[in-house]
Amino acid sequence: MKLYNLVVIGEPEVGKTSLISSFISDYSIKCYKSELVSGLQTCIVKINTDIEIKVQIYDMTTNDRSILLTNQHLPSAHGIIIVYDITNDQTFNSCKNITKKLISCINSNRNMMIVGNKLDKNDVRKVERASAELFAQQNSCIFNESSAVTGEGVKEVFEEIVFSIYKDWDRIFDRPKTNYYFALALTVIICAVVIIWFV
Ligand SMILES: Nc1nc2c(ncn2[C@@H]2O[C@H](COP(=O)(O)OP(=O)(O)OP(=O)(O)O)[C@@H](O)[C@H]2O)c(=O)[nH]1
Ligand SMILES: [Mg+2]
Repeated sequence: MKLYNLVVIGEPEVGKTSLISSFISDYSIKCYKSELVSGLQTCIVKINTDIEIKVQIYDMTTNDRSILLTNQHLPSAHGIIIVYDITNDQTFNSCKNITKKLISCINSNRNMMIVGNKLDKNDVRKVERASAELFAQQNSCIFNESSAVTGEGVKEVFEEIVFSIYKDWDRIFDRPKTNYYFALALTVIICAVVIIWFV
């Protein structure tokens, strides 16, 4: 079974822990908390109804000032979810800074998603969906809005990033295997040409 590492990152109080808890309690087939690393949860997620994927989710509190501090979970992350609070535009500014810093300091092949949380407080929204969506699009990130309170959009957040990693896995993470098959095919063709030449 494949293991995907996800990091959920964002300003304090935007709802990262609530988002992860909401997803895990409603959706995953099986889940277990790490007793060794705090903030780390592992669960089994099903995509396409029949493919089971083990997902390790690391809940990382940060702000744009501390993002550059080396974190052991970021280099091994296959997907990064950057969360802001739709009722707090300062958290969206921080989300933009975090996204830019991540793009510049880690491998850009990583799947990234921007999530506007607290959608249930739409009546006091400060960050327009369209502007956040545009920023995400300009930075090649997936975009979603969610509410950890009502559960709206939560399943989609995790499903979409897991599916995106799944689609990209061979291209990004199994490249050596692809090269191996290419070398094998080339060797077979060369052998065939040599045999035909001598026969
Ligand atoms: N209305 C509303 N409140 C939410 C939502 N998600 C989280 N909250 C509330 O926001 C507060 C912070 O939620 P947390 O999940 O602890 O936020 P966090 O990002 O993990 O915060 P830190 O661990 O401090 O970084 C709590 O009071 C939650 O109940 C949401 O979708 N809607
Ligand atoms: Mg938290």
